[in-house]
Amino acid sequence: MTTTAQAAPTAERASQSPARRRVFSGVQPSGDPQLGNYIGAFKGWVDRQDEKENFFCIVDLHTITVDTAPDDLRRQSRELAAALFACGIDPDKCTLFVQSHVAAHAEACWILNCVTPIGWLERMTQFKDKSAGRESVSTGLLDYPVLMAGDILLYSAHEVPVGDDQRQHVELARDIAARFNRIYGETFVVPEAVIPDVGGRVMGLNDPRVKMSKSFSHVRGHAVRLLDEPREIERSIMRAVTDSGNEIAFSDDPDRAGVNNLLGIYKVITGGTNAQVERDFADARGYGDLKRRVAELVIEELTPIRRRYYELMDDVAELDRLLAVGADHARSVSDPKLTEMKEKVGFVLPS
Ligand code: AQP
Repeated sequence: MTTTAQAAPTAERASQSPARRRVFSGVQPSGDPQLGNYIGAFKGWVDRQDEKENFFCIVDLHTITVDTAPDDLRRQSRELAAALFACGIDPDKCTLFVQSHVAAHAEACWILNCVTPIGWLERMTQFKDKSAGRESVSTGLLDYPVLMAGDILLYSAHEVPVGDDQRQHVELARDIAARFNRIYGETFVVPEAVIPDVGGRVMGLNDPRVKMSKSFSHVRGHAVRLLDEPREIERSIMRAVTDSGNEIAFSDDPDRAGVNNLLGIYKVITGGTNAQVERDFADARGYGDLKRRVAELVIEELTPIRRRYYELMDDVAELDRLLAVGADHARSVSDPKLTEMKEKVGFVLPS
């Protein structure tokens, strides 16, 4: 298994070809990873890991912006690392690390806070959604996108592969980079969001008007979780909300969002075109057939991931070692960038 291979030493990996485009992306250890995370993010990370220089981060500093029990956070961080390696993230090709292991992220956030107008943050839809109906909201939740900007800019990432829900945050990271460059001189690469054409927004199976989310994965029928047993996956997909029609075709019609969602999942996993996908269902007898075939495909895709996950969780010491190697390499890239930021803003650097 690739994950048990020795990761290349830090210095050797740091000297890899500078011509390769840098990629940075993150995921919160905020619950059970779900099919939307896999389709919108992890699958693309794995599929393209040979082409780019990749930094993937388990963003635990982001997770504490909303109430999170300490024991849950600790457990979920390791589980997420195991899930990512199980999906195929190869530690010889990618740097996978935990955000709180690299102090530069919190420091960069503070400096970037001081060039970010507060109005930019108040406009963020994720902030509005996550703060809606709460009596008290942490400053961290408002500041979430600045921390994310720091994550990306510290690694001079050209590309940020994310699901559609993170598009606005990457736009903000671009604005912050451009503003810092304007005030203090050229410092940051201005990154671009890379969002899949299909699968960038996998919708809830119980309500195709809302995004599938880890936070709702405990709600029955909302999500397929990456580690669900086949019977559970089948049950969730067979119960997916569709419409009263019977045509199995891609559509922009909001009333047909449920069918569109299932076809999108099928399309990303098979890698087919819209026409190929629709042809595959030409002989289907109604939505029952569609759901059954999508469920079979998802089960086939996730079963080896679930098996690898449990093997990895059997050796937590090895998992922690891989994360320590990842953090060492991450520091070797982010620390010099942080020093450059400090110099630019006028801090006296320690001798
Ligand atoms: N439903 C989705 N469809 C496509 N992509 C998705 N992503 C999340 N949900 C979907 C993408 O997964 C990556 C990691 O997400 P995250 O953990 O950083 O936070 P998130 O976007 O807020 O994901 P969740 O599952 O909805 O988490 P909670 O419930 O904790 O907020 C990102 O690239 C994201 O776009």
